[in-house]
Amino acid sequence: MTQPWWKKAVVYQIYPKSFCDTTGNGVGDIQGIIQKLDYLANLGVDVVWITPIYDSPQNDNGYDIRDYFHIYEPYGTMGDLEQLLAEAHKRDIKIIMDIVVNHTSTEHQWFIESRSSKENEYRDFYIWKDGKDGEPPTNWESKFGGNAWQYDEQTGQYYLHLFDVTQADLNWENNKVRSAVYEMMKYWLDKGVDGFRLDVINLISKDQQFLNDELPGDGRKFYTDGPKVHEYLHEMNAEVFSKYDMMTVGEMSSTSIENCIKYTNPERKELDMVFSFHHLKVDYPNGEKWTKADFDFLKLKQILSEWQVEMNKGGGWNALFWCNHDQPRIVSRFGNDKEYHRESAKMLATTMHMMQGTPYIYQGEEFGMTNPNFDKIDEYRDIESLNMFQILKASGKSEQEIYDILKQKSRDNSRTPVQWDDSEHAGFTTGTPWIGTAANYKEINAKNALADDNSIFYHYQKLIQLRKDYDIVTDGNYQLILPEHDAIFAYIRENAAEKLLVVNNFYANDVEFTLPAHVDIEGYASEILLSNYPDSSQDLKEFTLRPYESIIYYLK
Ligand code: TEU
Repeated sequence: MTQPWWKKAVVYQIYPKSFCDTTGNGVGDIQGIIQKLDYLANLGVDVVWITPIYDSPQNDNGYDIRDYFHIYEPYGTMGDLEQLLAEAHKRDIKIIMDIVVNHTSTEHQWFIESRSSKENEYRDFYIWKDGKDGEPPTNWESKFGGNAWQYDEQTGQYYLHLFDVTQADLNWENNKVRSAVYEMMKYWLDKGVDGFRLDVINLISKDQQFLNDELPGDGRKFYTDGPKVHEYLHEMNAEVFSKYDMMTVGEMSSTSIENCIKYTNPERKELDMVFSFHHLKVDYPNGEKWTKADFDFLKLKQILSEWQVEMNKGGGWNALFWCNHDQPRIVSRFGNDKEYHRESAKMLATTMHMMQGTPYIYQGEEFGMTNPNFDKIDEYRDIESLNMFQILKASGKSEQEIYDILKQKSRDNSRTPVQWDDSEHAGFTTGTPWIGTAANYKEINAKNALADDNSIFYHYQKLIQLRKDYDIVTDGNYQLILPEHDAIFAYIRENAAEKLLVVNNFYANDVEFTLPAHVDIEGYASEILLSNYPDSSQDLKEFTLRPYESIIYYLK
């Protein structure tokens, strides 16, 4: 069987609101994406994933959809979208859309109908329950803080919202909901889009007993990888995906390897690949996101490696990523955005891109965009950050403590405008940007990166090319070496005739590397495929790694 195309693809994620504004209204737009297609082709990516561009009140920047069949006006028109598809395809770039079907906006027509009366034909499109003794139906907590049920006066019942109160959860038990979703998906595929990223798709099936969680303020076990989720995804595949040449990537909240193998093993006909987040919780001490904390390096290696090995064993497929629109910037997070900006950004890129799976690059990551360090609440825009500010304040934290946390953890860290050049607002807009620009845009920007042969941008370009040129990047087995080393993240990729040795120093000190004796390199010739220093050691058995040094050796 030939390999599906997406196994060798690299995906670039666009958050349109912050990408490129061509109208001067302060938010990015579809024409802005079209304008940058040559830039993306130069980087070498195969696929562009665009986060939701549908009509929406924007309480959660488009993850609250009002109408699946219309484009959010400030982004442009359906004509613009069709032009984007045509222009992208001309350059051999595929476009995947973000599909949000765990919930809709409460301004969606379905919800307006559903809320209007218990008898309305759309009532069962959402999850309505009676309260218990004046309390919500269960103690489940919303991911954005507070109880996950909202009382609605009109009919005296509560509706479920796992996210914001304006994002009501759809009732997937209702086959009319499922059919409506499948029709909507076909509409976009028939238009020519090449696939979907499916938002929190492992949350769609809720345990129908609606019990309280003994862990107060949780509830995740009642809907995460829920009772019918595999059945629904299999049905979706049969009804929709199997009929098109397309790719699907599921975003999986708090999932398990076991379930992700099921989601992505091709024999089960569900999805092509998954995003899981465990490796990005290594700076959440005891699972708590809203703290300021260092990351646990050994845990990071252990988690990434476990997913590499186990998904491969089970015939599953990983989406590989450090960054997205919900995560802080990686160079500020696990790298060093001050003294070793360039070295550490390249090192992180190499660490991720030489793993097995399909890599995703989030806008601006390719030239090392950083967290903006906002320290006034009116600089923040994200609904989660604004909610948490209030919650943390009510818990007794000082404003300074809260800013220290938000500067590290807020989703707005990745949502500042893409820094295209050193002109005002980083060349993102001629108007007033909807969210402020990071102050370092005069140095860190795409224009500077393109003008410098040694930039982070060209490092990403080379990594993308290596994936095309060396099959071992796609098909080689993965093995972590030096698992207990507290500074080096090194691993081997291996197939019948070749090996890759990838060695990364995650810290700002020199450190000695010694190849473990069990790694058999007898009879192999070695060469360096890529490094972030001009003169890395040719001898791969024993050498000193400099700050954030990162080397890919190829052995044959
Ligand atoms: O995110 C789902 C999700 O669970 C998170 O990554 C979330 O941002 C985090 O738990 C908050 O701490 C997806 C989208 O990527 C996100 O932007 C949306 O807000 C969310 O779904 C709701 O649609």
